[in-house]
Amino acid sequence: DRIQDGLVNENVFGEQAAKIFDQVKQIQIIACGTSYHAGMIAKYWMEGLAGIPCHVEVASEYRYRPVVIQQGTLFISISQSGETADTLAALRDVQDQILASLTICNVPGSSLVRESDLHLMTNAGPEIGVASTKAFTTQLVALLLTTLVIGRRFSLTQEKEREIVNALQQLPSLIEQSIAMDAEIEEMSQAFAEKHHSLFLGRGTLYPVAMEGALKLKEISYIHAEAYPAGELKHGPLALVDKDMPVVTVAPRNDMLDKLKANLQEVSARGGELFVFAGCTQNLQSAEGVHVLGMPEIPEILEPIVYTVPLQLLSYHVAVLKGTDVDQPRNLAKSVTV
Ligand code: F1P
Repeated sequence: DRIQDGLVNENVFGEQAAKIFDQVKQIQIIACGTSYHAGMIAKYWMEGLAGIPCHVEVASEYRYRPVVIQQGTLFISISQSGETADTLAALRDVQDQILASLTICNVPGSSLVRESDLHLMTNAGPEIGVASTKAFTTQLVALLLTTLVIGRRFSLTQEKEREIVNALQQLPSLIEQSIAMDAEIEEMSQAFAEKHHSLFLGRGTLYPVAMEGALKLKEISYIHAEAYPAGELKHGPLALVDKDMPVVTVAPRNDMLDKLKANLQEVSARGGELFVFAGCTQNLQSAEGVHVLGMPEIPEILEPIVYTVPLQLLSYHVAVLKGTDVDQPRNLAKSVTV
């Protein structure tokens, strides 16, 4: 049921794209590393905001397993470089079975862009460092716009759409406010520089943000960092928490903080240090072993984008303290082409 022979090669806002989107029944997202975390967040948006069935998987697994592709599948690949070998191979493997392909990418003319029917460029400018940072936040904006465009054909209401567009207009100033937390985060980084392990917790769209925070710390400061959905702490990883294992939590809203309080007691009881990025700080004060970092009030839809910034700053400052090369970390290539 491919739309037409050959590639459409059009931006998501074009006429051909509209015809394709009219036929979408579900979405399959494929990506690696940081881009995969963006895909995980997009799944929450596609299903939660617009009722579009959406699957997401790392390309490095997807390409090596037998997959069932249902009729009407829009295949979305996300990649900063557009050259990641696993992502490209995954797309090539399914080309003949999908409705159409869309790539969200930062590099015009890259292989993934050339080989996809549709594209949405992130326009993040050149990523000077090897580890993806601004590519990630711009991928999220691109995925949110994609959710809006396709979501109109599903259950996304006009009211919700307006709310999202209004929220997006606040994004530049919210990002600036989170960057302004730099000095506070630099101080926080001292608690990590001498440590060998750390834990990141989050719920909902903030779980992939926790994963991204952990990945950045691993990539540029070489500290073992694991991310868990907040509710999973009691299902095993709590056994690891002690004074040598700082725990970072992203919990923007009150309902999250209420659930977090149990975690907090568990961590404190084990002598662990907890750092909480929270939006409703009146309900949670810093205390012995608990450091609350107050975030600006943020529309819920933007939480994963804005909360990513302080976690990126954290890994940056830890790396600087440790003296590692922030821009050229060891064992990491800008595009993994093998
Ligand atoms: C995927 C990725 C990046 C990571 C590093 C290696 O790249 O895993 O997330 O930071 O650059 O590759 P891409 O497909 O998004 O270019």
